[in-house]
Amino acid sequence: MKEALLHTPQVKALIEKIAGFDQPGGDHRLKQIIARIVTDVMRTIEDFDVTPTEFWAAAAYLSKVGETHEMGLLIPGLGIEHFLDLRMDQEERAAGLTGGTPRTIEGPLYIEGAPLAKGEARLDQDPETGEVLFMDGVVKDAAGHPVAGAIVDVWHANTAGWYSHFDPSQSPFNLRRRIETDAQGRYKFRSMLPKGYGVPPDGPTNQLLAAIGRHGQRPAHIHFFVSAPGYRKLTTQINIDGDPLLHDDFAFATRDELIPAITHHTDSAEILARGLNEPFATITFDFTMHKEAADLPEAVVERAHAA
Ligand code: MBD
Ligand code: FE
Repeated sequence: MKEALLHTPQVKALIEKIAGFDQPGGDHRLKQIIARIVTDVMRTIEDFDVTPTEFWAAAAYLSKVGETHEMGLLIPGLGIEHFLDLRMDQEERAAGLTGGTPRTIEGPLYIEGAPLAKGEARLDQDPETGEVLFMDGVVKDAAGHPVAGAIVDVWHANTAGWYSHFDPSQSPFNLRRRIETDAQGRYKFRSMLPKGYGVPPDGPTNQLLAAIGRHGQRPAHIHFFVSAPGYRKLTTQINIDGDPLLHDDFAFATRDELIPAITHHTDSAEILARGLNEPFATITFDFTMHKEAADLPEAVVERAHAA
């Protein structure tokens, strides 16, 4: 067993300098964080006897994650985005906030500025073959009262598992809408049932996941931001029940409260009444929001988005 270099006075002094502790300027908390990260990297190198060749492969890997814009995939894949959710949940519990629709990760595929509709919308613009979905529900407060004028910002993948904007074959804002709830707090939309998403098979996220024996697939899901003046912004998703990967999500976003019942309608009279000629699905899901109040942890996560 080699001597633990990390604990020598020489390396301790080195880390102090690396993190800028011997300099008067700069941010103290950032210095502490940098010292921790550098120490943890060094500890990993030491504990696992990481060779310089291996280390440079890791550095090239991270450059590749940046070049391919996959940071937003690697972070949920490593469970860090879910961990940030668990931390926000914990802070809210400590502040006495319980109940309500659980949050779950935003993911990397939101686009700002989707068309705004009042009460109801049709999300699918591009022709697709698959199962039509009608989804509806009420945005409520914690007492169960409807929240009129809330914005339900919804986005999801198409029937092949791809998201508009990131998939150039789709028209802009396909399967993305903002829906303002009506006077009874209701929203509803028509769309197509999405398929689960898979990370690019040849990208660096999948490269790492495969190397540790994992996959990069998500079960079918629909994303939501729900916001209203005076209420805490909710970032969440629902899962499409019955997906075989429901509890095997590479991004760890599934929560039991976010798996609403789905009804598949095959009755020909019902199909006809909807103006369709194929079976369709319905989901009803209510969102329960918390009122904003002083002393509550920040609910809004600032994050760069494509516009
Ligand atoms: C997605 O659709 C998603 O929601 C997440 C978290 C990661 C990759 C693709
Ligand atoms: Fe998604």
